[in-house]
Order: sequence, then structure tokens, then C-alpha cells
Amino acid sequence: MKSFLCFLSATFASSRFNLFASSSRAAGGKWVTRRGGLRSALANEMMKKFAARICFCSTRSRAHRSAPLLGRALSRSLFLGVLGVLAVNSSSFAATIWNGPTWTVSTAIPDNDDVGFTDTRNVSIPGMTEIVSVTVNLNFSGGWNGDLYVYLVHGSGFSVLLNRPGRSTGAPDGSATVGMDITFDDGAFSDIHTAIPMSGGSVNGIYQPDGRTTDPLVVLNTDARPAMLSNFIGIDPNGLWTLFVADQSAGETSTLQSWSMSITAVPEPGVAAFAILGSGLLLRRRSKSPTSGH
Ligand SMILES: [Ca+2]
Repeated sequence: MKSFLCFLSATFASSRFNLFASSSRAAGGKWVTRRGGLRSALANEMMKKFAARICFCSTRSRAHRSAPLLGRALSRSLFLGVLGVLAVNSSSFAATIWNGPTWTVSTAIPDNDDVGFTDTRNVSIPGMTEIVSVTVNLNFSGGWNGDLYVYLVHGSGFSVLLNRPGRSTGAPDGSATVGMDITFDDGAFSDIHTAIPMSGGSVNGIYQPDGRTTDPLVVLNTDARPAMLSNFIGIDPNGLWTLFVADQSAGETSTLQSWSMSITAVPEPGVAAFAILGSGLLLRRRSKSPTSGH
């Protein structure tokens, strides 16, 4: 790079100002030509000195600074490496799993009523500001599971847990099972809407939430599923969470006995990054030798 700079300076000195002189000659008479030549000679001399000065400084800089530069480069690499390792590991050691209480409701859901029933709970997870994952448990007794429409709301997050499970063109009444004790988890193996038995007693186990946002009166098993629990990822877990439950078909009444949530969350990235940067700066300062400073 320094050699290239020397070459560039010398080239500039020997060509640009000669061109200036040449153009002056082409534009005017002898006086102008001589004056241009004088300008050119003077400028060439100045540029040569300038070029020599740059080369001298470059050589001097290279000789005097090569060792400290190597030390600083190693120090910088160590600093960035430490920051990288801390950043990669920070999300894992900072995560908190909050297993909330079981909220007892014991309320019958009005039969075939769009108004439905809502239950709002306050969640407080000190120090945690971003959701990584959410799971929800619902416990119903009685009724007709294929009548149920249930969703969860918090902040800008919205997830449909049940939307007439079992309902399809061939089964417009949905699942005839009675009651459930189900944990909804995006990572589960099966979709509650298609995997639930079509008849029998209470349903238990772990299922993916329904996720379908279609009108419960016409929802089908083939509909898209945009409202999964992953919609809560990145949102602050603290604050109010509202569960909405409605019975969407006449006949049979379900009772919501209880519900609960488990939330995995992490601190605010900015706070974690500040802590990491502070640690990195401290390590960097310690890694500096006494002679490498200015
Ligand atoms: Ca009903």
C-alpha cells in the first residue's frame, strides 16, 4: 500500500503538471509557453519533494510502528473474539423458564354464543423482556369439543388454540369428544384440529395449537394456520394475558376448569449487549501491554 502511494505520488508529479504546461503551450504564444514551463518545473519540484516526504514518512511509519501494530492487531482480535463468544453464549445462560400457576376458572361457557367468556391474568417475570417460547394448558370438562373456539392475546401477540377441532367438510360438527386436558406447544408432533379423535371421552396430551384464523362457523381442516404460539416470540412477557373462549354451535355446554402457561424469556438484548461490551472492554484493557499504549 505504501509503495503504491509512492508510485502514485511520483506519477502525479511527473505527469499532471507536465500536462498543465503542455496545454498552456497549445493555448498561447511563447511567453505563455515559457511561463507554463516554469510553472511546470516549479510544480514538479514541489511534487517530488512531496512524494519523497510521503515515502519517507511511510518508511519511517512502517519501521517504527510494525511491532506495536502487530500487538494492537492481536489485542483487537482477542477483544472481538471475547465479545463474539460472550454474545453467542449470552442468550442461553440468560434464559428463564417461568412456569405460571394454574388459574382456576370453573366457569360454564355460554352455549352457541359469540360473546363467549374472557379471563385475564397478569404475568410478572422480573428482568425478562423478550419471549422465546410459550406453551399453554387448557382443562375443560363436559360439552362437545368440536364447538369450542379459543384464542390467547397479549400485547401484539395473538394465537388461536382451538377453532372447532375436528371440523371439516365431511364433519361440520367437529370432534364429539367430551372435555380435555391439553398442553398446546408449537413443537408438538400433531395439529389439534386434525389429530383429535372424532368421538370418545376426554382428550389428553400435547398438541400443536389450531392456528386457523378462519371464521369458526366455516373453518376447515385445510385452512392456513398463521396464528401459532410463535406469534408471541420477541414480545415482553410482562403484563396482561387474556384467554377468550366461545361455544360456536347449539347443544352441549363445556366448562373451563382451569388454564396455565409456561413462558421462556430472556433479558432485553440491549442490556445484555451492554454487559457483554463492559466485560469485553475490561478484558481488552487487561490484555494491553504497558508499552503499547499512547
Ligand atoms: Ca355447544
